[in-house]
Amino acid sequence: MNLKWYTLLVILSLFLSHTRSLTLLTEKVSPVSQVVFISMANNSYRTVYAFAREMHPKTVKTDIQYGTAGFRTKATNLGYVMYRMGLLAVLRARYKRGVIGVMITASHNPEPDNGVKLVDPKGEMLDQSWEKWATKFANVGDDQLEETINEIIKEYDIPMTDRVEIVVGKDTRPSSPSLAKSVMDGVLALAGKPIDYGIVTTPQLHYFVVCKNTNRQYGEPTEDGYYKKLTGAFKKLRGETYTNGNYKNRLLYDGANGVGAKKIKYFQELLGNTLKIEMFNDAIIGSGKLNYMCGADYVKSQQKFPTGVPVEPNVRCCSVDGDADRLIYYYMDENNGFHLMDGDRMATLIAGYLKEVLEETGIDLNLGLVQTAYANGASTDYIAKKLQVPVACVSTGVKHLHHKALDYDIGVYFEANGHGTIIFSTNAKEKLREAAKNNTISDERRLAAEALLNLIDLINETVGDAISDMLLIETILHAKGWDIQQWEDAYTDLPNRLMKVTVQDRNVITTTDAERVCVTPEGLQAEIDSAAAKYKKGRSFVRPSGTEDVVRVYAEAATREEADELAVEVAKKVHELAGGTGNPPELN
Ligand code: 16G
Ligand code: MG
Repeated sequence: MNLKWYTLLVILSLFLSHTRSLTLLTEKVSPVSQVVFISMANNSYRTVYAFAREMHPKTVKTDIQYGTAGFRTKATNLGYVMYRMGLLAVLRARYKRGVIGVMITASHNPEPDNGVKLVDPKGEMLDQSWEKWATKFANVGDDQLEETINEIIKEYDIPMTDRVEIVVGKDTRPSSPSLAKSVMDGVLALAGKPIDYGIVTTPQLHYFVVCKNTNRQYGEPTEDGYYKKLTGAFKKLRGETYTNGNYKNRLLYDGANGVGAKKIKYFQELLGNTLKIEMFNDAIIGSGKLNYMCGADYVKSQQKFPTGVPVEPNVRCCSVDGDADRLIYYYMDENNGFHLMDGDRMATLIAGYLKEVLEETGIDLNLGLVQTAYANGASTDYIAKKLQVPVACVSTGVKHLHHKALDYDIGVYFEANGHGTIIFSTNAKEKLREAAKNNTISDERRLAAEALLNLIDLINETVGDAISDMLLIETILHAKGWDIQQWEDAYTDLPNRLMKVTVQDRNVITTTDAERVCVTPEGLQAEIDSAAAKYKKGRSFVRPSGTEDVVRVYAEAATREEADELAVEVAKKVHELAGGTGNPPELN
């Protein structure tokens, strides 16, 4: 190349890089090419690929899958995955023309783990049709990254010129800050605008996304806005009397040494004496490990009182998980007997209460409850027969429950593990607003409509929110004048047992009918059926876990011994027919 051409080329590239750095400062991004280039710092072009290779190289050869709640694994293996999720978030935001959220958390997993999930504009989990793209983005080689970006742009005809916002939140894990930085590098690489919310609960992040996408109609997209909205509604509902009948306004709260421990302090400040929350496992450095022998998952799966919370007979206690999207209540009786109030109990309490208040309003709205196969059979019976509220069963994972709940005017959904919320349709909200303003109806009807409107403000409709759910449960118990034992009296849980079986490839297990029927390996379902038939009220199902490399077995029956026996029998059949590894499972 002669000197004249060379000089011309240099001048041209300097000019382009200058205009590029200017465009990054404006709201619109000019499409230099389909794949945008990065780095304002040194005012030069570098490709997404170069940036990936230099700063966030792919370090793991084995593939990783976008599971039930995003990617989750050892934090040390996640840097490049985070960078790529930053890229994908920008593409999704441009495609949806809205704000997308990225949450960095591994929820109830041990501290060395971490994870990431994307939040869609309406606050829902990333649409399932994009999960395969997330998986592809995470697994392609560094040198295939640009090609993959171009592929998705082409497939969805994504406009690459919008300046989109990506809101990023993280939990309290030591690995979270650097992983958040990787996400933001990915966002910047495609000229998106990262908004760092720092340490927040998962449900707070969902709330921010919805506030931004509804132009603040849902609320102020700030932590302050969130606390004020929820506590304001709570105080209105509680009124001037803080106790009522057997209800006492004192609650022991286990923060799992996570983000829920940090955030409850802001609530307590605003709640004052309306609710006296005594905090334990409160994430003070050195006081206890995240999720270790505490938190909602520990209490539910071990059916044990958590460490760090004082045992006081018959006193209401609750635990949240590491990112505060799950809640479990419990108490210890005077004989040291442990009583668990899980997601099914919360669902029944809430559905029953909503039904009563809805009847008082005289408004015709359809109320429904969504559960998974893990819901205790006794709870399903109680809801369908006693409360006469329709119940639907869907596959495990919040996205499935949330989706189904949208079918109702008032859709309550809860997983037994304590994750759940309520969704109100636009129709329901409009009718309630009309009724609350209507002077021609009785005071009773109008007040009931007002109470439901306040309840809507108390609830985080975007996703299950442990703290918001806790305020809701407290509101209902207060309204009924109940202590925790009266809540428990509704029905008696069938004894149940969960087991894990390790197999060579858990995907050999496929299921249908909301995971209640096993399709492959052939013959396994027949074995489950004949085992369950031997026990009174016997029910069992198996499914591959979406978060761990195991097959899960659930069994329930009329007695503890029978539930245990059934679980072991089914687990052994899984081991035998689905390529079990190690020794056949035994009850531990
Ligand atoms: C995730 C899901 C939870 C589900 C659990 C099942 C979300 C936000 N979380 O934690 O809903 O119950 O996975 O885990 O969807 P498993 O597939 O390992 O049993
Ligand atoms: Mg969680």
